[in-house]
Amino acid sequence: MENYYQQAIECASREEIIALQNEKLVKQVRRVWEAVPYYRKKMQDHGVTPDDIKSIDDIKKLPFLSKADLRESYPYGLLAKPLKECVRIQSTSGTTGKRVVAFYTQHDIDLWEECCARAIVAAGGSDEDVCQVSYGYGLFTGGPGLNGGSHKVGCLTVPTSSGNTERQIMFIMDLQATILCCTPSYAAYLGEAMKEMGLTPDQIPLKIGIFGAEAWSEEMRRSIEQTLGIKAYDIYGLTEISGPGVAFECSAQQGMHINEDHFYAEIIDPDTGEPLPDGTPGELVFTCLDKEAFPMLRYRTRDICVLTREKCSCGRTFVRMRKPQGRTDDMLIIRGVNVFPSQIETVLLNQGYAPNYQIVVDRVNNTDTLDVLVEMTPEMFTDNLGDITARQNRLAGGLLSMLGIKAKVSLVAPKSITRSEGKAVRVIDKRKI
Ligand code: DLL
Repeated sequence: MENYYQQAIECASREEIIALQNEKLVKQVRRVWEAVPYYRKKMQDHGVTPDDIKSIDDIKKLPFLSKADLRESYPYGLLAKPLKECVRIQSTSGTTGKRVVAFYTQHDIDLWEECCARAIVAAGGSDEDVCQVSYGYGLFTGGPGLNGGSHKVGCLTVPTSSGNTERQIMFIMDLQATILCCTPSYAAYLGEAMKEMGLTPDQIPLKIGIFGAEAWSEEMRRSIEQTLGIKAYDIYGLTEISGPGVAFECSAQQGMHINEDHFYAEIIDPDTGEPLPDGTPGELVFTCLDKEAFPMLRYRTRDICVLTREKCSCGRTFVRMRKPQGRTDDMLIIRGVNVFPSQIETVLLNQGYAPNYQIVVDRVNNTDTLDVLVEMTPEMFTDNLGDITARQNRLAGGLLSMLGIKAKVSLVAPKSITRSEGKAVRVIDKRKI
């Protein structure tokens, strides 16, 4: 079995990584210029040609690519390989406009699955493990990506896909699954369902969780770890860049290592497009250094996060990204104040609630309103109005100090908020309806 702790590259010196990136970028830009008229025109309009790109530092000369470009060139306009060399598409469920369709050659699939294999191994997985993949399979990249990674590592792979919670639990228990891959909100739901069945953390065979595809707080991590009796690892990625495994957490859990030999990361000011130094929050931008069919150059992810190149205690040298706080398009502006759903989640979980909540934003008499509906846990459930009011006031106080604006909190009965099997929908913004 091949070893997917690829130490020679994952722990390479900065000089070695830069040398590799220099070489790959120069080749990639020339190839894309030659193969994709859309890109060539974009570069020409920006006054740059492949001759201007001599090293990774020259990346700043390239124009950005955004979701609007993908929409405009849908479906085949950014394809950089003949169709007959492409073997797969994956697609995202974008909320507006056309779906994004990403293409893969066999080389691209291998590279992607290798990145997922690195993530599983970094989380402590090996060929001794039984790995249940409860991300959705199909057009979504979660299931296929982790499925491929799990095969490469040599785990016994259980491709349950998402949904059918009873069957999920049956397989976890009967097959003694040790790794669970799914969204954090689905992991929380599975944990809740197992608890209701009377299963205690020491009876649950799982050891490792590999959770991503949506923003989740540290408090949520601790809550899932406690109910399932596991160590939970974060994994990040997006369809446009390949899927899960663009970045992954190691045992140090101090941010996610970006697979820098394949994906070059930058942070920019989302308003001006200016590159920002390490340590400063901004929009994450990726360049695919060696993908063949759908190689994004300077793709704006809209994810807000921070990069660090400080030494990691695990020994890996790949740059790390902090947990994305949210997306520029997730950020709510309420009475002029920027609010990320993850900040609200932090307050709720710190006060002992489960991650079952909904955020409703509206505009009444020209003023934005923020309503937070939170489920009481079965333990705290009561019909004593005094108790409920006291709890609501405490939560509203916590939200005011976190966000700087007032929110109306309503505690609701256990099980009254719909559970999610994939990416949770937490926000209803009625101002946009
Ligand atoms: O969600 C790929 C994926 C699957 C990642 C499974 C991890 C695990 P998309 O559907 O294209 O791809 O959505 C990509 O999801 O731009 C982020 O906003 C968000 N996202 C992904 N991982 C994380 C994470 C997959 N760990 C979009 N933390 C990205 C926060 C995440 N947000």
